[in-house]
Amino acid sequence: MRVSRGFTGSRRGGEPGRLPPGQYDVGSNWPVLTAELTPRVDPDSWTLTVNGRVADPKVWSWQDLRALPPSTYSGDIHCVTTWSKLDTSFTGVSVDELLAAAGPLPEATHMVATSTTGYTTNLPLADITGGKAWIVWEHEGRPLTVEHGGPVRMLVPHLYFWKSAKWIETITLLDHDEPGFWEVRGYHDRGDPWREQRYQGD
Ligand SMILES: Nc1nc2c(c(=O)[nH]1)N[C@H]1C(S)=C(S)[C@@H](COP(=O)(O)O)O[C@H]1N2
Ligand SMILES: [Mo]
Repeated sequence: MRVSRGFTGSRRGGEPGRLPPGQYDVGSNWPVLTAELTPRVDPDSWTLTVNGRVADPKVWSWQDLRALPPSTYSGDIHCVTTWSKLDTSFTGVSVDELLAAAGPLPEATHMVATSTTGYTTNLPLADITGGKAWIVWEHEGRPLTVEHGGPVRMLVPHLYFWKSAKWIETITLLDHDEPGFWEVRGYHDRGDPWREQRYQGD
């Protein structure tokens, strides 16, 4: 059943089942969460590397990346600090596209994303393949601002947003799991918001 739009209350937040447990709708706001100092990243010297357990390690320049087939995600994002942003959109390139070029080796099971700042986060390959993860440079049709990870960040919207590394620089494929910045500080290894996997043991 559709709930009619009234003068009060949030239509989107009011949709039953739309928000994962324990989350609230920030509406048009977009909070900034940065653990380190916000870096300055020059797109002309920035590169994206896919290395580790791949047949053919690859490096893309900003221009190279923009020449790949673009892909847009339209949907929601969920931060472990309990805010969710609904019906937002990001444009970039699917991680599938990058992995197809680098050729994951059979033993590759996980990855670590590393930012220019040294921030890291780990993901199983199953969570970044099959149209579930992107490298993005646009939010709602505008260039990603530096505080939100511009020029280029990772986007893994089906998991808590700490998995979406800002200022991403390297994707390293591994034959084992290797906890990242927040994961070694007690946050859940996978971080599925629908299962409320906030902390280790959840
Ligand atoms: N490099 C880097 N990436 C990061 C973070 C960070 O502190 N540094 N914070 C993570 C967390 S906890 C969240 S919720 C989102 C926040 O992205 P935003 O600031 O664009 O909302 O980025 C994630 N990626
Ligand atoms: Mo977060």
